[in-house]
Amino acid sequence: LSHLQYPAQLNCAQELLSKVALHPDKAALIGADATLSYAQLQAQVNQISHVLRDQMQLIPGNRVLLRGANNPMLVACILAVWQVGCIAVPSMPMLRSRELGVMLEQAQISAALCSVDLKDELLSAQEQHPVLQKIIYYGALDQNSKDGGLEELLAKKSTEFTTFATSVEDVCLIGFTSGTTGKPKATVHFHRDVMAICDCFPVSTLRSNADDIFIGTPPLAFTFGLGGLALFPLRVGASAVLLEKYSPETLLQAIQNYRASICFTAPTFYRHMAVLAHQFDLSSLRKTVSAGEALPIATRAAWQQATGLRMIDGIGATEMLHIFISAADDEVRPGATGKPIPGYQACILDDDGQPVAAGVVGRLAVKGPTGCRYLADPRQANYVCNGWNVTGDAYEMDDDGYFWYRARTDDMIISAGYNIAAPEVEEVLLQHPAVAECAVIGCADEERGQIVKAYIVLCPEFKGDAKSDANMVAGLQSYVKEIIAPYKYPRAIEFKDSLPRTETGKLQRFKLRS
Ligand code: 3UK
Repeated sequence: LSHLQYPAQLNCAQELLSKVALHPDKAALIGADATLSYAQLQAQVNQISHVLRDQMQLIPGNRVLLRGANNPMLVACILAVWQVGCIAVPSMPMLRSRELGVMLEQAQISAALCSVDLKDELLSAQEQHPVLQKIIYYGALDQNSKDGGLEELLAKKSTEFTTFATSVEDVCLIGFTSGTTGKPKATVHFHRDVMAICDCFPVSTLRSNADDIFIGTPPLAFTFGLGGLALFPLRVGASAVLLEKYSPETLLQAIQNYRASICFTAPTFYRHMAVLAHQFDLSSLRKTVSAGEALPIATRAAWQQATGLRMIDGIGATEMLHIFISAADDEVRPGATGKPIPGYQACILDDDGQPVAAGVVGRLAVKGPTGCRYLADPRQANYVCNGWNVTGDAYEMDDDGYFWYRARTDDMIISAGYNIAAPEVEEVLLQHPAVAECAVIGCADEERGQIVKAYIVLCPEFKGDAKSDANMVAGLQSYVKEIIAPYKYPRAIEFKDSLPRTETGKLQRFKLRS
């Protein structure tokens, strides 16, 4: 696609700030404490760039850790890191020093820009890992601190800065995978990859423009959030609302207050928001995007009933940087993720890497302007085979070229010789009025190899005692048997108050397995 051809010399920060000239006074980033206009954002990014060069003595190629909740300062810091030719390594706010230490070593991070409220864990990581040499903190610093807060330093800097002329294939971002299985992987991305994600999904599927107001929950340290809440809005000169803390209720409130038009969050969030939606004026919403894990049909239906909006489901991955299969509006087929977005190709492969026919479940493989490059990691060979990125998902393609999610490859349950996709059973359980959330796993069983086990969070009005629970188990089991093949029903059911999830909203089935 010709719009995905970029000049050999390009710095993505400069490209993303190029809308300043069009509307300097328009709000670019709206945070709880501060709103930055496009001109203010440009000035702040330039000032931070001077700090990176003068105080931190960084040179192009250095890796810089970024730590903070979603807010305008974090975005400005990321853009500044790019502008000086360094590599941004965003980190999830909740990470502990141990996990930070792994990142510091793996990505050889020498500097950090860190929100002061996340200082402690980073300091103890630094004690163990002296590879991290310089830290500058931002956010409400106490006046007597001798750390020299970022705000104080940048106030003395010029608001002009000459962007470092990076090549379009220079590395600008190392994204750590949120991972549902534990071991983090570091994915490497170029300046052109950042441009490509801004010029694919938002153009083909979101059709976003300067009048849009973006909002949502994914952390900026998760490429779903970085794209949806910072890069995509800046690319088209729109505004982004960045929320540091949120719940389904406060997100709805914020959509109403800011008259947001595009929302990014995970399926479970939409499920909770659907219940409360009638209390808010959501008439400004135009597009709602769900990603991170499979979107259950029941959740799509509940959201559509509550808001009249057809959800945009999209599968993305940290390795691919953002969404590569999706559908919007009339193209939506409930239950299917969609079709490869223009620029990407997808196919289904068998275990030997050969393409399978339509209607056969296999491994999802994709190719496009972005792709997986793990940093010094032998697992690269598992993800990229013959130029195809194999995402670890079991999918099926239909005759019309729609892709249907079945399971994570490792969430296929084999019980008495039957292949059962855990999400299919979850999907059915979620249609039952008593079920708020659920997770299905395979449990070792002498007779059947594995049995299907469901962990269920009941809706408050259905929570009961041991006797009513036993009735509920029987009721749920026969409910599943009526809707899908009876051999798929959960032979074991356990009620829980909550389910283990990653900070990005993904169910951690592996935690339930152990
Ligand atoms: C799963 C989905 C079914 C799938 C991500 C949008 O989730 C993102 O990246 P991660 O690296 O995880 C990738 C894996 O998550 N998944 C994501 N979306 C869907 N499964 N339907 C979906 N719609 O297993 C995939 O392999 O955390 C999502 C944009 C950027 C991202 N990084």
